[in-house]
Amino acid sequence: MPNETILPKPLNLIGGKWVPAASGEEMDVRSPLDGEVFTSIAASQPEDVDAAVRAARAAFDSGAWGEMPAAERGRLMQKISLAILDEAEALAQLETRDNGKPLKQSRADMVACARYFEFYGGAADKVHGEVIPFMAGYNVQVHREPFGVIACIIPWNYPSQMFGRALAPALAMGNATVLKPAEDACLTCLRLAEIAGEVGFPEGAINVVTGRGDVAGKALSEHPGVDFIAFTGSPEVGQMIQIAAAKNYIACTLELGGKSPQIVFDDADIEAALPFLVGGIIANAGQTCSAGSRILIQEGVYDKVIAGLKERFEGIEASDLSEKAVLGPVISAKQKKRVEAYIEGADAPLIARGTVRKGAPEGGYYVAPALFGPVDPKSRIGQEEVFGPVLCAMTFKDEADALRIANDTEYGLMASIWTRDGNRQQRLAKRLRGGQVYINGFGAGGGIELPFGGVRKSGHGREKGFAALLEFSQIKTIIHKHD
Ligand code: TXE
Repeated sequence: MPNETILPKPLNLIGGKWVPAASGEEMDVRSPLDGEVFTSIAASQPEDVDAAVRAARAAFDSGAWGEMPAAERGRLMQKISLAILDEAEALAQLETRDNGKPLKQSRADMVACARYFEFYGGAADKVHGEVIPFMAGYNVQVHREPFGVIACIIPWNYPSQMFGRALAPALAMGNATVLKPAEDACLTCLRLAEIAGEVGFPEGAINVVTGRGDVAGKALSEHPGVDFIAFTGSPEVGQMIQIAAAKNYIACTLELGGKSPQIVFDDADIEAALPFLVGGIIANAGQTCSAGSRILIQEGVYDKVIAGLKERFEGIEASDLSEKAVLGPVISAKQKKRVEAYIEGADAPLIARGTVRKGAPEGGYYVAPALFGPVDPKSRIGQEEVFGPVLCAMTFKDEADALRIANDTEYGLMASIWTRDGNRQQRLAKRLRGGQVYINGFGAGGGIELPFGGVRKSGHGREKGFAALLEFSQIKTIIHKHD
C-alpha cells in the first residue's frame, strides 16, 4: 500500500477548500496491480464543475494570482517544485498503486512533474512584450495576457506528469485553472494540488474536480465560464472537446494519440537502436501517446533487427513486483480487453510474446508484450493506436518507401530516424509528419524544454518548452496616440 498519510480523501478542491461532490456520490478506485478497490474519489456532477469554474474566475478576477508580481508567482512555483521532490518517494508509491506503472517510472514522473514547475516558474517573469514602430505620435505595445480560466482535462497514463505539463505553463502566465483528471488514475493529482496550497498558492488558482469524463469532463468542456481548454486524451473525446470549445468561441489544444514510427535504415547502428526500439513501446506498458509503436526496417537489416527485438521481447515479463519490473499492468480491465482484442485479431505473424510473472495477482491487468511482423502498413494493427505493449515491425525498400509508410496514418505525433547518413537525416526530418522527430534516438515525447504536439488525429497546439507559454496566453495590442 502507498503511504497512507498522503492517500487523498474523496474530495474536490474548490476555491481552496476540500469538499465532497454536492451529490455526495463517490467512485471506487481500483489498483491495476491486483484489480482491488483500495479507495474512492468524488463523483462530481455539473454543479461541482460550476462551483470550480466560479472559484477559478473569482481568483482570476481578484488578481490574487494573475496580478501577483511575476517573480513572486515564479517563486511559488519553485517552492512547489521543491516540495514535490521532498515527497517524491511517497508520491511515486501512490502513483504506482493507482496507475500500475513500475516504481522506477513513477519516480521519474515525479522528477518530471517537479521539473515542469521549476522550468515554468523560472520563465514566469521572462515572457516579454514588444513595442512596434508605427506612425509618429503613436506608442504601440504588444502584451501577452493570460486567458483567464483554463480547463485542463487530462488522461490517466501520466497523471503527475500531466499535472505539471498542463498546469505549470498555464499558471506561469497568470491563468487560474480547473483540472479534471482521469477517473482511472487521479490520486497523485489530488495530493499535488494539496501541496500547492501548502506552499502558499492562493485559493482558487488551482481547482480540481474528479469524476466521470462524460459527466464532469463534459460539463467542464461546455462551461461558458471557461476561456481556454487544454485536453489530452483520445481522438474521439478530443473531437467533442473541439466542438464544445467552438460553441463557446474559445480555443483549445488537443494532444491525442499516435502511431509513431521508428525508421531503421541499413546503415544504422542497430545495437544502439535496439534498446530504444523496445523501450519506445514497453515504457508505461505502451500507454503513451508518443509510443514508438511501428518499427520500419529496411530490407537489408530486417532479419538482424527482428532477431534483436525477438530476443528482448521474449525476456520481458509483465510484473506486479513494482520495484523490479520494467513492464507493469495496463490501466484497467477495459484497456486489457482492448489490447488483447488487438493481439488476438492481428492480421500479421506473431514473432514473439513475453510473459506475465507467475504468481502475479489474478485480478491484475497484465498483458504479455507482443511483437508482430512483417505487418502490412495498411492493416488494422498497422494503422490504429493499440495503447498497449504491442509492437508492429514493417519492411521498406528505400527512403521514399519509408517516408510514404511513415506518413501514411491518420496520426502525426513523433518519429525517429536511425541512420548514419547526415543528408538523409535532414531530408527525412523535414518531411516526416508530426511535431517531434528524433535522429538516432527516441525519447517518447521527451524533454520538458522541447515543444511537443501533433497534427491531424494526433491533435494540435504545442505543449512543453517555451511554446506552451505562448499557447496558454493571448496577445493584446495597446495603441496609444499621444501629442
Ligand atoms: O480516454 P478518454 P480513455 C487513447 C488511447 C486509449 C483511448 C481510450 O488509445 O486506449 O484513448 O482511453 C475525459 N468530455 N488515449 O477512454 O476517454 C476523461 O475523464 C470531456 C490517448 O481513457 O479520452 C479523462 O480525464 N472529457 C491519450 C480524459 O478525458 C471527457 C491518453 C481522457 O479520457 C469526456 C489517454 C467527455 N465526453 C487515452 N469523456 C494520450 N494522448 O496520451 C472522457 N473525458
